[in-house]
Amino acid sequence: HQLLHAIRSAVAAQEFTLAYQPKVNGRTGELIGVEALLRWTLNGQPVSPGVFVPLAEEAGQMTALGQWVLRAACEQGRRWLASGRRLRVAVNVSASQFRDRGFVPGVQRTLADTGFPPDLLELEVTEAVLMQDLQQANQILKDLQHLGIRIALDDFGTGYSSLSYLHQLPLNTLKVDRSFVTGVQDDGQRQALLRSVINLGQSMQLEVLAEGVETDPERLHLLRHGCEQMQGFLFSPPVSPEHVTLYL
Ligand code: G
Ligand code: G
Ligand code: NA
Ligand code: MN
Repeated sequence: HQLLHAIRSAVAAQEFTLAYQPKVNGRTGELIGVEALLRWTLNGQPVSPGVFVPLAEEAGQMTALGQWVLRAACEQGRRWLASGRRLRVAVNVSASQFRDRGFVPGVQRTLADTGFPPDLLELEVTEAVLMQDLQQANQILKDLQHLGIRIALDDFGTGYSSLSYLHQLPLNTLKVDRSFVTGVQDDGQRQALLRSVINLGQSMQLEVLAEGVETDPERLHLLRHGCEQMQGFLFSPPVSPEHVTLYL
């Protein structure tokens, strides 16, 4: 495959960049943190991570790429900190990266090398990744939390979480998938689901953040149901680090 070959050389040449999407308090507009998202341009055309991340996994390149993302995000977080901006930075972790034996030590080394405070780093993991092997996932999450890092469960509600296991996992944040949010103010069934998910997170003493907030009616509905943390195009798309500073 030409695309696989292009990914391999792009990883080697570090041709990727990171965009950062703000996470905000939907009541006050205050910036809570940012999520780092990979960007890649091939022959002048942006290629979506939805396309190249699975390919990079297939090509055995996602561990190396994930390491680069983590380091670049921590370096950026450190730069913000140096200019007096104490921003939480979230990084997505892929399945193969999460299971890699070198993952936890690599995170520890990256924090030490960059001087980024562990409590400002949040790792986003999907249910699907955790459910592949709950016992192992539980241990890895414990090791990460031992480093002082925060853990967010990404795309929550789209996977097959066993609720009886979920509450045993050391998590800090539940990111409610955007499918529960889109048009929620006009859809009774979606409202019931969204309420259940928010209540579930709060009953587990987790922070709850709603993804994919695009409209003001969605924002107001979330606020009425006790969910203040939000992310979505209503506030900001993923932007360059310079634009994050402008948001501040
Ligand atoms: O940025 P965009 O909405 O196009 O992202 C599409 C998908 O790619 C999302 O599921 C997102 O989590 C994933 N993604 C983006 N950046 C990264 C990354 O650095 N690592 C991993 N594992 N996934 C990423
Ligand atoms: O799976 P994950 O949550 O990491 O996906 C992040 C992706 O979601 C990013 O690529 C980003 O571009 C996209 N995204 C962020 N906010 C919105 C939004 O409000 N609406 C839609 N449709 N996509 C969004
Ligand atoms: Na994410
Ligand atoms: Mn998500």
